[in-house]
Amino acid sequence: MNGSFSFIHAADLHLDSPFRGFEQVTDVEEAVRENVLAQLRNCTFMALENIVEACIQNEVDFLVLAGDVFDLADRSLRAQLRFREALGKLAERDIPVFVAWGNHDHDEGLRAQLSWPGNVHFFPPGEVGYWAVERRGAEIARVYGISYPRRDVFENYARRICRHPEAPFSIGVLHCNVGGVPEHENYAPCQLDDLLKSRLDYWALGHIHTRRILRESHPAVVYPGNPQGRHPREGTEKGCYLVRVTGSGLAALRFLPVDTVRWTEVVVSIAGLANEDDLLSGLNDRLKEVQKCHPGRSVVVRIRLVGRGPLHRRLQSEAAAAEILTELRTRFAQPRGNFLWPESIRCQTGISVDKEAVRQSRTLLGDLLLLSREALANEELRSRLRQSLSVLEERAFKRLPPPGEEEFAELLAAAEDLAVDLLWEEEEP
Ligand SMILES: [Mn+2]
Repeated sequence: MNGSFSFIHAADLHLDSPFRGFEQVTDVEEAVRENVLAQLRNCTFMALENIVEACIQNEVDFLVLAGDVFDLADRSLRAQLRFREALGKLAERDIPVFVAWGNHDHDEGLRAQLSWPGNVHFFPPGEVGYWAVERRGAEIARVYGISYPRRDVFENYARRICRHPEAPFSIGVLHCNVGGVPEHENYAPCQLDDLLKSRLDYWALGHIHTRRILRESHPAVVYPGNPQGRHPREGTEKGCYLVRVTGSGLAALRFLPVDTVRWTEVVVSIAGLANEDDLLSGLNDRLKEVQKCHPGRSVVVRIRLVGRGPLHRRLQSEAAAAEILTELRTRFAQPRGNFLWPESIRCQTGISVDKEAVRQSRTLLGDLLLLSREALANEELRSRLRQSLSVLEERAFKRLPPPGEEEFAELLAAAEDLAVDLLWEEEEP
């Protein structure tokens, strides 16, 4: 269409993110371990390559990267070379790339002196820079942006970016926290309102790793999230946005997943399971389901066992849980190709006991459970318990606020479970 164009918006590549804890794995064949490790070490680079591939396949006019390209401000040489190599493929096709640095790859970091292909443009640290994107001599878009001169940027950078009156479709590339999202550092803080006042058409944001579209248009305000998850809290599919701009200036967004390794947690209850055979076959089925949910990708799985049942006692031994993990790794992880890697097993199980029946029994444990129940309703008893907690707060948890009502009830329930686990055997007639 006449005057229409497209670009890809990605952010937070975190190239060369380390994946700690996998080096110590000794319970599988060397080749299996190497396959898992190699794919993990490579996955942030694979996401970059997939983004570049998507640029070529979709014949976009340019690519914008909104900060945290590198995981470390002191970037590894390997990361810089692979980044340059990937962008070189876009240079061959005359696809410009516009890069803003964020808090992870701010300008104070150490780096190799490399020469970059002519299509790669870095926004200046601490000041607004802009480039015109031209097609056949006519400007089709103007791309504004600003890089982090240091890690801790607390200035509202969004207010500094403003469209020139004569500019065509205008894009702002910025690493920032809109609206003070608490899970991320409040760098370059701003409000949605600041972004609306800029008169831009599209805000290509970075910093928040969960993708979210804060506004669909006029201007579109978009966080693509990081294109490759790096731990279970970054577990959903990850990617970048393909943005199509028509002659009338409206942007249509399409999400492109580019991740190669996914993270997930599987929760299995041991209630009703009689033995290890039952547990293994239950876990086996669940992990097969996980594989089906992520076709063509590798998956790292954290397993959490919950519920009360006869298996609880044996699972208390670290060796028993480790053996189950090893068995699952042997079944699922492969020496080549996509893998499913059972990363860990956490046991949050309890012995099978009817707590209410025990509470009514005239035993030490029964009395203790009755007291705990009473503490929920009895103001005086509760404040005495809180007082004994405050000793802990002073010593170990100095920085933690005292628990709220809900948290206090949870603590009581957890204490009940612990008491049952510790005292039940002694109480058995
Ligand atoms: Mn980031």
